[in-house]
Amino acid sequence: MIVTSRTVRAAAMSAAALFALSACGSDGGETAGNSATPASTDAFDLIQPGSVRVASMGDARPYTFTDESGEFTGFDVQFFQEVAGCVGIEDVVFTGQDFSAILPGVANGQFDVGVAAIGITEERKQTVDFSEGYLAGYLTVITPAGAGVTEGGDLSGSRLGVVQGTLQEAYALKNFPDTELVRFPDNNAGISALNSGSIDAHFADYEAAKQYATQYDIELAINIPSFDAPAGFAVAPDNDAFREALNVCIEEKMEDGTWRDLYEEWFPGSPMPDQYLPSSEQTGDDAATTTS
Ligand code: SNW
Repeated sequence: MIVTSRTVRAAAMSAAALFALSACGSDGGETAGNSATPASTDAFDLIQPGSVRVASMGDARPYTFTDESGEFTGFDVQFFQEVAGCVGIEDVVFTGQDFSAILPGVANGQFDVGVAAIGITEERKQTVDFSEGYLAGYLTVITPAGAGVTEGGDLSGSRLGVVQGTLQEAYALKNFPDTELVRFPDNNAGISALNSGSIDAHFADYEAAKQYATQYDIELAINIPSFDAPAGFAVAPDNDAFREALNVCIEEKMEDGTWRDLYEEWFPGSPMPDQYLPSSEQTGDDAATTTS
């Protein structure tokens, strides 16, 4: 058997999480008549038991966005829905926020969880807890096509858009010292500014950049690996039973191929990362971390 870091972590889950999940996959019949909430979710400290309130983003396509009918969808949204269903919660309520409002909203108890390609960092762990990571990729500098930007130094003296509170903002502050940062509440505002010429470049997540490139005459000029900060679900501190139950189900939804199917659906053509695939499909050679 191939022992992945995921299987080791899953094996180390606390008894509380395993207890909470003991009804996972059953029809909950044992608890019928006792309460409207399956016993398996009683250990979770949720704002409204049986339901999960999610802070997300309405415009971070293809990670999280609202479709024409106003429904939240995208890779992160659908993966979270799968994981929530596995832990025994079918009622998942998404609310669109500015990125910078998501972690404060989770930390102060307005939301149970934050789902928006949120990279796990030590700094963010000061205010929220995180599930295990479920997505690792690149931070991408977007320029008008033909701008000739190929490395950070080419941005000297330029105006670079970032979404406030993102890893892109932190990276640019540290690594692009001669670049003027222009902060936006969301990527759509940044891309509008890029298209109107009021900024020279915009800095977003790779898959979002790829998406904008299908609509506008822009270029993915620089891709910076962000594999040290894989996205996780942000959970309020001290909700360990819930967080650990999410972890068990993240593992389950990777092992059964759900994660792989969603990745192929939402990120077509992108290199398939090895680490989140079913163990039987892992090669030990991570395409995503070796492709630049
Ligand atoms: O760190 C990456 C991760 O490797 C993956 O590519 C998904 O995006 C990231 O989590 C970075 N995302 C940004 C952040 O966490 C912006 C998120 C957003 O705009 N919704 O700050």
